[in-house]
Amino acid sequence: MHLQRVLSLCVFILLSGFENVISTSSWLDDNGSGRSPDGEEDLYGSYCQNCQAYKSKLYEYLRAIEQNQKVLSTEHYELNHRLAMMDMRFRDQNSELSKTIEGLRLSNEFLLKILLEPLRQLKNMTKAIGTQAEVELKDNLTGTGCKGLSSGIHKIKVPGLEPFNALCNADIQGGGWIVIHKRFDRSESFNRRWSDFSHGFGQINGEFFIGLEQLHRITNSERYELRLHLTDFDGTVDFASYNNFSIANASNDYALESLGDFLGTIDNRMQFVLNGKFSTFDHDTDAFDAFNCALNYSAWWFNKNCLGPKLNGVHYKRRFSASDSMSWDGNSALNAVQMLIRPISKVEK
Ligand SMILES: [Ca+2]
Repeated sequence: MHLQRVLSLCVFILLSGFENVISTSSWLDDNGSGRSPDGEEDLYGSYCQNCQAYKSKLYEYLRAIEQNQKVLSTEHYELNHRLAMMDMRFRDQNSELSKTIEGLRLSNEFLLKILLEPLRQLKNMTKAIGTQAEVELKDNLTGTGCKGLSSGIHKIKVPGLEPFNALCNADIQGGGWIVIHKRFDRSESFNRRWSDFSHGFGQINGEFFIGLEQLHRITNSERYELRLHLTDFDGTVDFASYNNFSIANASNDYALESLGDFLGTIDNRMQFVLNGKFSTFDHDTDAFDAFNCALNYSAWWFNKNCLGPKLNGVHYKRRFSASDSMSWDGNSALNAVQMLIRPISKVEK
């Protein structure tokens, strides 16, 4: 802005000078020589008169320049002052801004602590819940069997036994059942030796028998309920249940030492084999000296006669009457059977 003023002034001076030169040229001839229009006057005298006029004009210009310099100096001072003030205000504002930023930083740290503390507590609670769940899982493995578990294969624990995989059934009468024997698709042979029935066989996700030794251990750990689930070819389902089922040890040929009270939709056929020993075609333990019930009617518990269910008999594909069939009454073939047990003290009321 100052530079613009100076330039304007200079232009003004030049133009003014040029104007005077033009006016002065009134006494110059066409060739530029110092002769007045009448050609006789003293050129020097005329020049000095114009010189005075120039001098006055120059002084006038100088005063104008000085005046403008003063104005410019004043403006320059004021501008510097304003700049200094602005700089001061800028520094003050910068300082305030720094304080504000620092305050925000501290606030953020404080808020983070406030927010992080509940998160830390939540994490500890989650860890504690996880530990509790683990404890509960261990508790589950200390003796509740299939109680509270869904239908399917689970690793369970019963008192006195190592944890083992079991097929649980949660769909029949309150659930909590351990399936110990299952036949439904004829994929497994149940015409087996003593050792097979002792240790168990088949696939837990298919047809299988849990094994007499395991059955003895489970049913002697506490009081167990037995349920026999019988399906006919027309889809009819019958059941027989006993409220105190237990199996003797190997030294007693896994005898059926207890059944308890009967309840069911069919005849109480297991009563005929109570106290009978388990017998297979290669291990005749029945009390029928002249006969091997298992050889003719499949492995089962037997007494002095061969009466009783034949749930390890031949698994016919249609309704059929045969003494060797998989049957409850010893004659009428069944389409599917299941034997299930659960601790009777654990039954939900
Ligand atoms: Ca015999």
